[in-house]
Amino acid sequence: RRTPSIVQAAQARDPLLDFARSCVRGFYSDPRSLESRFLYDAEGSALFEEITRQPEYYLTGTEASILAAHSQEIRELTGPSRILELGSGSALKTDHMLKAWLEQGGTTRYYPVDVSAAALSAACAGIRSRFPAVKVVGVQCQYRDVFPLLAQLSPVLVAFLGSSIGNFSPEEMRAFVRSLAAALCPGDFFLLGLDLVKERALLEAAYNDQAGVTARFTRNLFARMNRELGATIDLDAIEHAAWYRPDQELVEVSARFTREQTFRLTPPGKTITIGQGELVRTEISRKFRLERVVPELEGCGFSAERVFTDERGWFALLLLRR
Ligand code: AVJ
Repeated sequence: RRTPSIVQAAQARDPLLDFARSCVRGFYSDPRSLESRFLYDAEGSALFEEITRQPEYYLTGTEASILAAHSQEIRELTGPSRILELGSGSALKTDHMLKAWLEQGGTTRYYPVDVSAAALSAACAGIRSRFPAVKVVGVQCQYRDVFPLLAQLSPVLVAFLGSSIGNFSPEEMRAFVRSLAAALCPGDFFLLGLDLVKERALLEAAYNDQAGVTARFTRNLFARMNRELGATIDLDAIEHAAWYRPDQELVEVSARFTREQTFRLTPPGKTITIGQGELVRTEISRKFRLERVVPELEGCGFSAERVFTDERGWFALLLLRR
């Protein structure tokens, strides 16, 4: 009997209706604000991979350099645990970890978790071809649906890289970290990537790349509504807008409607009008300060074992222990 290579942790009620309802809620909220998890359909996941290759988007390369320098030490500290990666995308950064795990012996089990089936099968296929000795099982679900499975995977290291936790509001982040701590067994690990507060120009360049890939990524959310919800949004009348808010220490990403548009989402059968010049927020990307975030994480059920950063101090990788 073969273990299936991709399993679904929780059957989403109705994924289409989930998307449709979330869009309606988001368009009617004040300020208008859509849930960023819907950015990652097959197209959006591919576009995000392209973002990570843009010269201005320093996050991925910087985090990879930290992983390259410290994966051996991380493996020494965690022992031969299983690795479960939340929001794995194409999982290229994980290569450094898998290399360290294999070098220090034993079979390595790797569980990438992603909402996008396409991104997940690409990640699984890539890992299998680069690391034939690693046992890979992809889990297709939202992050929270994997929590009930974690106790069975102990000893486990949960990796949440790329500063994806920055998409959460402070309250959402605390709730997420607390439930993760509650789901893990004592002695399990959480490896968390965090983008740090830095000069505004660097941050704004990273979210406004010259090649316009981030703009395509933002517009894809509306293209997805056209594809899946029968909307008729004119994508040429939507501009990507991203700026840093130093007061809240986050990058806010929005779509600006350059003319008034009325469109219908079916399901759920609702008509929406967005006025000329109006903004619809698609993401926040919070930036962190170690002196604040480490105590906060420690207040949510973890102890910080190690903090790794790059020489420019742009990005941090935290090894936390439950
Ligand atoms: C995948 C959430 C980490 O916030 O930097 C990149 C998403 N959006 N460019 C980020 C993103 C626009 C990214 N995360």
